[in-house]
Amino acid sequence: MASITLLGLRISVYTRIARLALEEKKVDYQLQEVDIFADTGPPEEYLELNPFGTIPCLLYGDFKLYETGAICRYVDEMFLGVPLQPKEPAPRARMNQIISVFDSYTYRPMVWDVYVQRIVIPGSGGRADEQLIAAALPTIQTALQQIDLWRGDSEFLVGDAITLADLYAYPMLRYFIETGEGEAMLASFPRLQEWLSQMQLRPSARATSFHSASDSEGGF
Ligand SMILES: N[C@@H](CCC(=O)N[C@@H](CS)C(=O)NCC(=O)O)C(=O)O
Repeated sequence: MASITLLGLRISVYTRIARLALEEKKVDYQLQEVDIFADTGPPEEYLELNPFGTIPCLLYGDFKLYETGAICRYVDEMFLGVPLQPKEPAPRARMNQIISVFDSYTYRPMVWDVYVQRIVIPGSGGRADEQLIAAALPTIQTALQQIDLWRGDSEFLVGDAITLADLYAYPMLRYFIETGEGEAMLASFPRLQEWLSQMQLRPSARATSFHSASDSEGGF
């Protein structure tokens, strides 16, 4: 059997989503780091695989695939193991809706406008853009309200089995909760906070930590 390589970065949200899918399916793969954020931009060889320059990209034999949603669904459908997508149309649609909400409305606000501004930029001596942070929060609040409402009392975001919706939500919320704004907002969604704590205990979450393997992601 050909081996699977995922090109991406350990610190990248979308790389982590794809890794979580591979881990949950118990598929062997190797992560090959590609520094798309280098000053010189993504490496030329990488742009030949994905001309948009985003990560991740999956290689399996001759098959090359970028776009995280496509990668996750391919991994789920191609390999044995626990299914990551509901079979019934309504929960499947809800899962896809949640993924779309994260892609369209929360990735940039949570990760770039709040986490990067609040943690990464000050960490390298810069000053956070407070207006950007403040402007990002209402959209995030709306998204979390919706997801909390749709979820009800289910164990996972859609029903009582893990789905791709959980795998999309976890890395974004993991970064967001490292900020004071994220911690405060999550405190008003106790069920989501509990879900985040449970997700954090999964072997897939531990195996894909944003930080080095020995670093914990605890503390909330
Ligand atoms: N639509 C892409 C988005 C992936 C994405 O935005 N990845 C980030 C890293 S977490 C990235 O590559 N950013 C660089 C860029 O947007 O140029 C997907 O689903 O894979």
